[in-house]
Amino acid sequence: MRSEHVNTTFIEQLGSILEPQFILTADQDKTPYLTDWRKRFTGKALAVVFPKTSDEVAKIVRLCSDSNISIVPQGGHTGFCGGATPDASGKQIILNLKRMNAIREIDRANQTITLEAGCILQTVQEKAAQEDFLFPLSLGAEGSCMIGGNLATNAGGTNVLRYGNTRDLCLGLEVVTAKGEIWNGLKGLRKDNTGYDLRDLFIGSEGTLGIITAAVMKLYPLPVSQWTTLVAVDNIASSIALLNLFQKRATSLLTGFEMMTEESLDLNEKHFPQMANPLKGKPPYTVLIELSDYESEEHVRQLLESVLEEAFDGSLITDAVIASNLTQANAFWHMREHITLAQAEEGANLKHDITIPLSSLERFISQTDALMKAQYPGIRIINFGHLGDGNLHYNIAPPLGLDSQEFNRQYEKPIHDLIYAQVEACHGSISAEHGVGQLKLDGLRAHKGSVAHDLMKALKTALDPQNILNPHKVVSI
Ligand code: FAD
Ligand code: 2HG
Ligand code: ZN
Repeated sequence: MRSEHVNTTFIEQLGSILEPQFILTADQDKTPYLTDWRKRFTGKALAVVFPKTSDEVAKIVRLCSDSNISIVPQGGHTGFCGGATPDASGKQIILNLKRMNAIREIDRANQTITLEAGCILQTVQEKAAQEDFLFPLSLGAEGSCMIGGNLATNAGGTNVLRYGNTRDLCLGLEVVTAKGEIWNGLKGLRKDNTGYDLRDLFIGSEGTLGIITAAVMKLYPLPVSQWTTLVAVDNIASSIALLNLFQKRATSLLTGFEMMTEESLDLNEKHFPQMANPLKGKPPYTVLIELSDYESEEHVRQLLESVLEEAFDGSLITDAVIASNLTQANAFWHMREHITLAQAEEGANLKHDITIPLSSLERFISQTDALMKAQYPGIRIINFGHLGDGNLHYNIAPPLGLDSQEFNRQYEKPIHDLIYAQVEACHGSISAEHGVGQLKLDGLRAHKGSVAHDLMKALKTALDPQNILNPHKVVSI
């Protein structure tokens, strides 16, 4: 049978599951779904489909299985590793979950929210706040990323220090399997040792093992007050000593500890002059610290001031500005979150989303900075990140004046190799929070080692023997 005929039949059969307006086949309609946020990957798709219910998702998966057509699950398409972008064959379909955006239940006593995969993260935060709860997952893409995408990538963000990654916030999942069955694991239990943890298997699997359709997520009491401060630090060793001081003195009140180098903030200011660093001069490191309290405003303010005083006395910091109101606190956070956008404005860049044990971070930065500067004179190291988690965004922009696309074509591999070798030497990870997708597919085998990589392949083969769920992402079988 000719493939055109197979495709026509397949699209007709899709029409028996979804109404025509939820099946896009025209090129101009599909285009917005085919390129990732960073514009690194563009694919083709037979169709983009928008199911509304888990039952419809299951039917589509069964049809795809019968027709041997593979599926790329897609949420907000804000991922950094090309996981939600189809390949170039034009034979895959994109299954976009944005219509599955119902909040099914808020259980006040259990402090949980049950919601569908297509809920936008910011909407979930707002809904929780209306009910006087905190949903702590927070990241720069929160206005467009979706909870299913957050779960599928096990997203991190700026609150991990206190509340953990998306995995730590999830109690239960509903998943459509590669066979097109619906697994209902939507129990809001904090203890459940009944054999293998299927929930944890699907979280972080980037759409390669199942399609997440709903989840039960934890809620927390809404903090009564938050204090945000920016401090100037001379070096990374002092930044870590400062973190340890806050961990000791503020314990669980410490909810954010983010680091930005001078070069990152210079780039930010170049593209967003209104976001200039309010600290005096240009400190080598600017650290954003947030404390959240469940008692009085006064209590946390006093605590913050006394820890900062101790940090000044111990020469850990050279300057500090405490946000005097919510607007200023938001401006500090915007400054931190806009570095990614400033990098995008500047041109293509090479991202390295890495974690290093805090005890090796100073060695990593001094050695890698030196090697990079020696081998690539004029290189711009845009290093910032979630220091409290040991997670650096050690991004590389080409020397000023060079074409970034051309630079990346020439130097992407040797730069990745150099930086990842340093990461390995420090027993770190080549993907802290952004995942693997298609971007890091090749690097994963070397990084995980053959035993772990083979176990991952065995799991993929067992759960998706036909290889129809997001093939050639994370692991290839
Ligand atoms: P998508 O990009 O649509 O998909 C990501 C992966 O998940 C793909 O492999 C896709 O196939 C799969 N997938 C999506 N939905 C489902 C589903 N329902 N079932 C199964 N598989 C699915 N990430 C962080 O971790 N921390 C940050 O601080 C952070 N900041 C960011 C800031 C900006 C400005 C941007 C643009 C991105 C940032 N990200 C960050 C990356 C990104 O937002 C996260 O990876 C996010 O979790 C992706 O969600 P999404 O809905 O956009 O998923
Ligand atoms: C952040 O922490 C995001 O702001 C984006 O994870 C990091 O741009 C990046 O590399
Ligand atoms: Zn990040």
